[in-house]
Amino acid sequence: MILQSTEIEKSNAGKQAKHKALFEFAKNEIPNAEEIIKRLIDFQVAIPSWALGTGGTRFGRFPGGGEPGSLEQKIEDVGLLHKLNNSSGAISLHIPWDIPTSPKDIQELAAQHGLAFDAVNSNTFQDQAGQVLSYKFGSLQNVNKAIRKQAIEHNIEVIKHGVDLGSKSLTVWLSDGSCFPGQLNFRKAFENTLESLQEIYATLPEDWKMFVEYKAFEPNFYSMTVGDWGQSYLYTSKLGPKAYTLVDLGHHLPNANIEQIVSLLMMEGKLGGFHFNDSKYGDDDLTVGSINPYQLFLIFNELVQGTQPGNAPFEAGSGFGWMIDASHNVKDPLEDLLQAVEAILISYAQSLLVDAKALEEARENNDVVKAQEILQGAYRTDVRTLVSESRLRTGAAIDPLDVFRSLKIREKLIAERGTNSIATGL
Ligand code: PSV
Ligand code: MN
Repeated sequence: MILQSTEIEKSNAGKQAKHKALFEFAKNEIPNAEEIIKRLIDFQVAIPSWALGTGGTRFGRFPGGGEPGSLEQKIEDVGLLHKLNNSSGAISLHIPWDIPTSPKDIQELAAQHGLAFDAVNSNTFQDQAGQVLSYKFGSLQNVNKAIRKQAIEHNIEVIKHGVDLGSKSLTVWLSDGSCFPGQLNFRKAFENTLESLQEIYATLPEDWKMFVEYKAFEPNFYSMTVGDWGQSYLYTSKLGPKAYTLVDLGHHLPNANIEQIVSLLMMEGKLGGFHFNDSKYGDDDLTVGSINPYQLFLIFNELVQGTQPGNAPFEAGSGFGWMIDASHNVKDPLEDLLQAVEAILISYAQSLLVDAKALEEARENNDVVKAQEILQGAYRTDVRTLVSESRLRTGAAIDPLDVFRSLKIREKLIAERGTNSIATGL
């Protein structure tokens, strides 16, 4: 389904008067409003191809209908999101869930929707139909060299698909680990994994990055071979300058201080990017900002401060990979993604309100109360109008979710694709 600009313009016209009044007010309150709008317009976050259908859990899946049944339809769905918010200008593919049959056609289709290809993701956490050797006991860590080799070759294959599409990075997330004490020799598992990653790294094109994503647990419940940022950092620092640590917000043990992790990885020039989501307990699938928006703001605050001139070595880096990574059972996936992008933009805008100089002064004076006031003052500022204004200026919707609902986009997708079309993914 193709969404016409005129339909967005019509919706914006009806909302213009109220928006204008709110924006005038916000402009008076926020001295750097124009600068923030400029930064918001430039900000793009990639949509994962596997979040366009209903996720589900191991207990069940409750699809809502109209899911994209092919890679082409997935691109159309991301195109729809991008048309609505002008901030979702990239798609991240998971191989082999989304193998392009004709990379040229797929690239052309994506370009028609204004989309680029973000990181490509390998999958050695599932066995595929016809696969010779099983990943039941791990992939890159496996005690069996032939299994490691199969997993290495898969990753190299994924890089090739990425090259064909114009991607510039590979994300490696491993479910490798163990479920019971005694099952695994931790050191051997690490060494095997490092050796396997080195073989993959050696095939990376010159201008590519490798992101090593960590996760505290699941599907392994006793040990994970890339279980936290320390382990990921060990791998990426041993691998070399093209390897970076990827932070998936839901992959920490409860109450971990993610903003501190972000700050230190930036200090070392090893922060590669993000998978945005949120969690209450031990999950990684809730919508970013739905549970802990203050944490999201604090993370953005570290990102903004860490990329200020003078905070080398990060400024030498060529930008982060920003991506959403969530999927669940109970919301319309496209509505959920609109909410996710909105939450990210709001936190980003709020972090741009922080008076870095005043904050540093408060810190130097051990003025804890002042420091908290500065941060919470920014966090409690309503910046939603700035986010809407940034969309309005680029022809996107003042209120994307409202357009999605009032134009009955899901109903139209169901009419086009049927109630039983199921997207590939978990
Ligand atoms: C694993 O939980 C993860 O966060 C990895 O990024 C995977 O690629 C993705 O989710 C989909 O399973
Ligand atoms: Mn992830």
